[in-house]
Amino acid sequence: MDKQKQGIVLLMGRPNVGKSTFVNNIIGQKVAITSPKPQTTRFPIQGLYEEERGKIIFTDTPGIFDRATDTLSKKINEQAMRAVNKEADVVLYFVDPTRRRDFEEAKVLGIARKINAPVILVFNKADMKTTYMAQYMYLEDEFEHVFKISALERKHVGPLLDKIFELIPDREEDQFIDSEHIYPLLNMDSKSFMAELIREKVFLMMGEEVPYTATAVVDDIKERSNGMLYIKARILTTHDRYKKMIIGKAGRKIKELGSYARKEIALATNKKVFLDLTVETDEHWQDTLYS
Ligand SMILES: Nc1nc2c(ncn2[C@@H]2O[C@H](COP(=O)(O)OP(=O)(O)OP(=O)(O)O)[C@@H](O)[C@H]2O)c(=O)[nH]1
Ligand SMILES: [Mg+2]
Repeated sequence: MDKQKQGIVLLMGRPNVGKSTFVNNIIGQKVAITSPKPQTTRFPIQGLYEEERGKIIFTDTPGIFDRATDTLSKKINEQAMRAVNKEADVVLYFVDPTRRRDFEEAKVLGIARKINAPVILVFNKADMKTTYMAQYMYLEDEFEHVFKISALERKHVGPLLDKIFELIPDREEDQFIDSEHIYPLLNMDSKSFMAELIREKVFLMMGEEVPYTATAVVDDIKERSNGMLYIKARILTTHDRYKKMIIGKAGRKIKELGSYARKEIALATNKKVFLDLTVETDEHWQDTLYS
């Protein structure tokens, strides 16, 4: 069998540096949800990138943060650490120079230093004013490979991809693609992916704290004879007062949220979608999910 460049590339960094945005834009399709709020990604996501040079599995991870006090934050940090400790051929260490450096960065750097695989330092958000760049310059001395990109605008991403292909090994063809998945997502089924799309809308549409009290679950997907997808889903939140906020006055918020999610699911599946979306209080969802 022919050999081909194939590798696992893991992204790590603080929350909100643009890891998920990068993975989506490189793959050319949404595999990971994104939002302006930190801690959007809650578990590792593997997306497949394929081209004539070979195949790369990009593993997006939850942002690593300094202090994890509540159950959910602890789990998110654990998920990140678990992913980072798995074998990767190349690691992309993402830094956001539009934000001040702090202890969190020191923590991430400490982890990056212990990685045996080649680590590429990626300064993201180059399309913005990178006010705090000077605070991160010292990192350039530590890492052999340094790139400045804009994940959002897909700027300077080509040279980074060339470097990744240079660093990953030749392997027997198709050693990666063996699981049941929804292409190009390698570790999620349709129910989980749709739940993620719904959760993203909670992150985008609800105020500061609400997204951190909430998650989404898809219970059922049925294809009707007319080709329409019937999806039954729930948003879970830890307290009645958040439930009220998500539902909104006269149910307006949940209607708006559901409509936004429905449109995106329709786009992703290329089918007409009916989304039956309700909100429930479940104090314990943080203990039972993302384990
Ligand atoms: N201007 C600009 N914004 C970006 C860029 N990359 C990401 N963003 C924005 O930064 C925010 C965070 O992006 P995400 O991709 O969700 O960040 P993340 O690192 O995955 O965050 P967590 O999942 O919380 O760890 C979003 O609002 C993105 O649109 C970039 O290159 N330029
Ligand atoms: Mg993310």
